[in-house]
Amino acid sequence: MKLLITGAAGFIGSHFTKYWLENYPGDLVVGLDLLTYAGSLKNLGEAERDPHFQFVQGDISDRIRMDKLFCQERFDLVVNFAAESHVDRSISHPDQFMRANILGPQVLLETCRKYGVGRYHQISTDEVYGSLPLERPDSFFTEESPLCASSPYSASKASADLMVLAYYHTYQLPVTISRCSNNYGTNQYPEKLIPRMVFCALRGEPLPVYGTGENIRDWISVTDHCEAVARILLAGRPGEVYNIGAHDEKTNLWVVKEILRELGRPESLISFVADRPGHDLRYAIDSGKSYRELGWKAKHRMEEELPKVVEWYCRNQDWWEKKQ
Ligand code: NAD
Ligand code: TDX
Repeated sequence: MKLLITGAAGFIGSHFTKYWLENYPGDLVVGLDLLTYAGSLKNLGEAERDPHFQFVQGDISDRIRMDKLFCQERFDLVVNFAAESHVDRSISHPDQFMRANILGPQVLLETCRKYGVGRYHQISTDEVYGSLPLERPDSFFTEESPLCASSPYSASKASADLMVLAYYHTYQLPVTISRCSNNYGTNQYPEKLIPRMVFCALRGEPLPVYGTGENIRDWISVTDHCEAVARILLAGRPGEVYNIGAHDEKTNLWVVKEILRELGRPESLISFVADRPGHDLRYAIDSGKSYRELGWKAKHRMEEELPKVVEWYCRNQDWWEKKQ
């Protein structure tokens, strides 16, 4: 098979590229990325030199470029990880999110349609469902939960999801969508909670916790996410949405305190700062459908994995200090 993986130089896309090359060594992978501030070929490591891998720099919203690429290669599968991914940036600069996150997927869908690609998979997010109340710990997002995005980022992702499903209903393009919760792992750009907090703690700088720190995120290892996406690509039903989560809810304050404990730094470094506008209170994913239909279940828990991730950022300060 020949795959196109977009956003292949980003955090999750690079993990997925390495995952696919390791687990499906007979396949050919083209990794496409615009190499924005968030993308780096260093994230791909040895995979960049794998004879079954080819890197292409390009913008998914560039119709002419995408047409040329799809005309040259005959892709069986397209997986779209490419996006502007940071909520805070979407609040300060919403415009660029429309191009990458809405127009980009539409260009890819149209190009898949034109060249008869066998499967288009859209990497979406639990943020499209909006926020759950803190006082209802028994409530979870299912695939039937209404789209209720709060930020320009999540609104752009929800828009793309609607477009993906429109291409299924209107043109019968074989599509799937996965909506995953917050990922942790190596090589995450240090604007996101975990690497940002490690970075601040190592420097003895205040750790900026938005609002009260009681907001809850449902964390999943990036490795578990990659495995779930692979299962969907191979066995997911066209036109379907699959939630991906590990049932591992933590308050932001818990995450920050664990990082400080791991690094032997005092909790007095925590600094409560102004809340993120429109800050979603709680995300919690019901991934029962992925389990029932695909037999997928997360294998990792944050309690065991977070120390390893923190250690990786400590050992790889070169990698992330250059990214500030
Ligand atoms: P990231 O910001 O680390 O990587 C995104 C990559 O996309 C970067 O390498 C960037 O250069 C590339 N890119 C951006 N615009 C592009 C364009 N127009 N054309 C081509 N490439 C472009 O993000 P991430 O955390 O790896 O997220 C990957 C995907 O997973 C995104 O779609 C995001 O919405 C989704 N997601 C992320 C999480 C999470 O916790 N990080 C959770 C659920 C879903
Ligand atoms: O400095 C910070 N202080 C803080 O309190 C940062 C960067 C974040 N936070 C809070 C905000 C969130 O409640 O921590 C939580 C996690 O923040 P982010 O790492 O920015 O992630 P989040 O906004 O939850 O979105 C992430 O998960 C869903 C990804 O960035 C998205 O791409 C994905 O769709």
